[in-house]
Amino acid sequence: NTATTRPVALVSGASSGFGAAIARHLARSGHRVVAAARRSERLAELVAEFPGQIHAVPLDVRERSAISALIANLPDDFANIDVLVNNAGLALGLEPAQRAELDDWQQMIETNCLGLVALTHAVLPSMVARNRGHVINIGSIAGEYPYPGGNVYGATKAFVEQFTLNLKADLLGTAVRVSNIEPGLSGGSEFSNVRFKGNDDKAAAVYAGTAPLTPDDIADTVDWLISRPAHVNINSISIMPVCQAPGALQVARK
Ligand code: NDP
Ligand code: 8X3
Repeated sequence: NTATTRPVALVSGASSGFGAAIARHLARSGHRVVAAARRSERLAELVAEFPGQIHAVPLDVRERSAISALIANLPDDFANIDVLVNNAGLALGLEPAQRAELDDWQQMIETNCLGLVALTHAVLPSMVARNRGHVINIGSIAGEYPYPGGNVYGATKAFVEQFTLNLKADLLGTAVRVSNIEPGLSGGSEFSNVRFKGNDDKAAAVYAGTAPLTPDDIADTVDWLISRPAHVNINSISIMPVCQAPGALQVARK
């Protein structure tokens, strides 16, 4: 029966922005979705939209024991994860390194690197045992191109890029796929509100006069990656809006 053979996806950071759009797209295309994030009231809205198809789990990806508990306590219908979307992440601050907060750096590393690694570590063995699965990491163009104030945020996304490629190396000989999506300037999420710690005017200014990517653009990309034929692995995909380009090298003059 189709109900029991539906593929299962786990989306971290499903409470807003990209993650919420990805969860919705995956639910619409027939997946059962485990939606994880810290704000459970937001996840409840997703569950109400797709009753029975979305299983919400409050999760801080920085808590290793919570990740083990999440995996151990999944209802039977959601237990075998076929698609892991490692989307939970954040940027904090845009100050030069010499003025940045060490606590911000720590939170970005713990969330964007350690959280992503811990979820992957929890899910991979079952994918390999079933010889089935796709790990999709949400990196960033900030992991490819440096920019002033990108310091640790960009470094966490460079970590995601290399971790993705090294997973690919380890998964050789299995059917499990792994991809890194690297979005550029994207609106419609709370990314800049979080980066600027609730300063909504500063956040809005980031997108003024632009036509940025949207969460649906990123969710479309996830749909496309997982719908490639089984022998095709997209290693990485870099996406910018038409209004964005990589920056020029800079020179300090006297
Ligand atoms: P949002 O701030 O809208 O979404 C971030 C999500 O991550 C939220 O659902 C948040 O949920 C979750 N999250 C943050 N910290 C934790 C944590 N410790 N444990 C669990 N969940 C957490 O931003 P976006 O949708 O834009 O960002 C999604 C991903 O895309 C991030 O990895 C970001 O770096 C990346 N990205 C964003 C770009 C952009 O310009 N918007 C461009 C390129 C990449 P909650 O607070 O409820 O826990
Ligand atoms: C988000 C894109 O350029 O704001 O990862 O860092 S950027």
